[in-house]
Amino acid sequence: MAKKQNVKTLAAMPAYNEEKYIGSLILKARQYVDKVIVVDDGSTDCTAEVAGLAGATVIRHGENRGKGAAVQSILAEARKIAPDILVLLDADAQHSPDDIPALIKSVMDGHDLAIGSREEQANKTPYYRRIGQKILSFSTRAVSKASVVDSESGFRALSSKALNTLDLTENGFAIESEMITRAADNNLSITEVPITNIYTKDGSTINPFRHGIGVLARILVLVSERKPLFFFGVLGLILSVLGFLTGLRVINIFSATSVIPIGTALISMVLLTIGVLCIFTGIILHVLTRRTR
Ligand SMILES: Nc1nc2c(ncn2[C@@H]2O[C@H](COP(=O)(O)OP(=O)(O)OP(=O)(O)O)[C@@H](O)[C@H]2O)c(=O)[nH]1
Ligand SMILES: [Mg+2]
Repeated sequence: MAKKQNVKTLAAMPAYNEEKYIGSLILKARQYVDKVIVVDDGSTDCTAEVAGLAGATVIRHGENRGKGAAVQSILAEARKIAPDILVLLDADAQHSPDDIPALIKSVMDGHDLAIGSREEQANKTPYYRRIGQKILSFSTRAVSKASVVDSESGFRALSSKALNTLDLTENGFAIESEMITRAADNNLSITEVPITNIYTKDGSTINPFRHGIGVLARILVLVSERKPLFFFGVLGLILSVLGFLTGLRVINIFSATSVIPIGTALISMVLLTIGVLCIFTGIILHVLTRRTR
């Protein structure tokens, strides 16, 4: 890997209404890479114009399609450019371009996916976000078997092997977790590199709670696809136990009053039925996925 002098390095930013910061971010990034591209994800402000003026190659989405869709467009464009290293960073000034060399070095040292981790400066992250990030990182570790601490960080460097291997489908923010999961699936070398953690008052474009729930839901879908026995098994077990406990209550009420509480009895039967169905679904999907693997 000693081909340092002709390394082709590419930095790329997914951007949605980031006219305020994108210009300076591009100028700073250009100090460390050969080329900068920006995917403008249907911004309604002057993000694309400013990015072009700052020297980036701009690809525009006709409408807003989501961060994941913007990252997928970046990967597609990057495959055409075929850099040795691709650096992804957000365009809302939460990532410092001065951390780019450290991420590039990590890929030069042989890793395929170097994730910029904010863990060392986690105290700068608003606490409610930290909780969300912790939950999402835990879920990503559970589904991917990759021991990443900060799975939601969008500041990453990819080797050309990773760039040409990763086939991603998420259009939303779950793309961060999906990328780690797919990288682990393909036995790519994943590592984390400490980065500067920047939280500006106006950095966030969507409600963090909605953001977190949306990503968690997508990760659960990933779990259900990859570990159906675990996902449906646990869900089925919980529902069956609840159904059983409700059934005990029906028996208690009946033995005390000789009257069957119809409503509670119905709930018990529904819970038990769905519970057992879930468990069977998990077993069947497990067998099927085993066969296809
Ligand atoms: N929110 C949002 N960001 C998008 C979209 N498409 C591209 N992006 C870009 O994706 C990057 C990350 O988006 P953010 O909203 O900052 O998400 P985040 O950093 O995970 O969450 P915050 O902590 O709220 O900033 C930014 O550069 C956005 O401009 C989109 O549809 N919605
Ligand atoms: Mg952000």
